[in-house]
Amino acid sequence: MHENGRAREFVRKITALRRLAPWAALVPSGFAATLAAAQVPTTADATKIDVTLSSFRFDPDEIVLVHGHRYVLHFVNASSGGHDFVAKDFFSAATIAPDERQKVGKGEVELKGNAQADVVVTAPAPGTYEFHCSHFMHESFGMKGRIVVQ
Ligand SMILES: [Cu+2]
Repeated sequence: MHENGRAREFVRKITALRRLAPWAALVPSGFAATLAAAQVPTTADATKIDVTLSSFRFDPDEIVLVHGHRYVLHFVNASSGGHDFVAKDFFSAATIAPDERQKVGKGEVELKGNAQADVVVTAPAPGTYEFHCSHFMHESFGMKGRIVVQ
């Protein structure tokens, strides 16, 4: 009698689990929809990339990103003179939140001597995007590089 009751309880649990199964199947698609809606970049799940500007180079001069992933581009001007990070094609193609977009201006981040700046971006379509410093002669002195989106 007691064993029978346990068996009945087990069947009830299995039935309840089966009833839950269609629900479980819905979870991944619902979750994916939530992720798609949250495409505006935030710092929460972003990978930090340090980019150091100095006279007259970028370190690194090749930045490798993965399409659709979020990054905090952390720019550090290690020199006392001003530099900028000009990447018009990259910044226009990347997904950038409106308040972050202000930092980019016309596709460039200006950094006074010893200044720092963070820009949160979602990497655009795969490809190679050139960047350089637009200050007089800096590019010809070596201040150029590329972002490779995979
Ligand atoms: Cu420069």
